[in-house]
Amino acid sequence: MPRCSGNTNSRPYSHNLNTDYSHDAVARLGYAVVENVLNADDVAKLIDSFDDAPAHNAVRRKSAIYGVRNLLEINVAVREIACDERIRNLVAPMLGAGAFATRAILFDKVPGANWSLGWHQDSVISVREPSDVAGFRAWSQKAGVWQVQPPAEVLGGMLTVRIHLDDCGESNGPLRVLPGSHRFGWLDDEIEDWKARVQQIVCTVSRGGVVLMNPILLHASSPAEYPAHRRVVHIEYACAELPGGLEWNQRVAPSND
Ligand SMILES: O=C(O)CCC(=O)C(=O)O
Repeated sequence: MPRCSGNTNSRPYSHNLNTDYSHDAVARLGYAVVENVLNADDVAKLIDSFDDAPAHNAVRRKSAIYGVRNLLEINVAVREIACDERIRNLVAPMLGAGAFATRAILFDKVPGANWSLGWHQDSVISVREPSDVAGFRAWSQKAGVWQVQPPAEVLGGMLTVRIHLDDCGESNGPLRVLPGSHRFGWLDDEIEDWKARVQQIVCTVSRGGVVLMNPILLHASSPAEYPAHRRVVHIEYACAELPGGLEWNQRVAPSND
């Protein structure tokens, strides 16, 4: 489960987006917005790949699909885009050329599934098999895949790439982030202080654009005011081995795909 706090923030929003995806900028701020990464054909191909989403337990439906887990396992187009040079060129400054994709999820907001999430850090990774390794806790299985909360340094050493398949303006539930909050490990009681002190950034981004995010950056997501589609392919990349014989559930990269 994400580590969550309430949805309010006493500081006003800012649209002063960081667009610098260099190592220094993303290491300092924990995110970057990069427009025009994929073209219309790439986006259409990804959207088509979801139209025939299988009746699989990785698909969560309300009135329409709003979340599909385990995309690296079930969706060839997502596997391909995870290896695409344009995406890997965004990952390389942070994680190096040896980075691999470990998990991918589709998020959508539509009428009837217009969800929100309070301030939280992403807190789990997917691994092949459970094992009693110090610092790894809260084991669970989701859609047949083992999930575990690792030490904060493991997720803090990863990078999430969020590929936008629809224009995401202020009114359709954009991601909001608290820059710099990823540098302090797991945050619980401190979340209120971060909300009070730091101006939240609204990550508006156009179709084909990408948000890079450190998984333990504090982030939140509001319901869309006018829900239409807000499809985001969320891909998590890592570059390090896990301790104690634990193995990443997936490691998708051009050389081993
Ligand atoms: O897609 C969003 O707006 C938020 C998703 C999220 O918070 C998460 O991946 O933990």
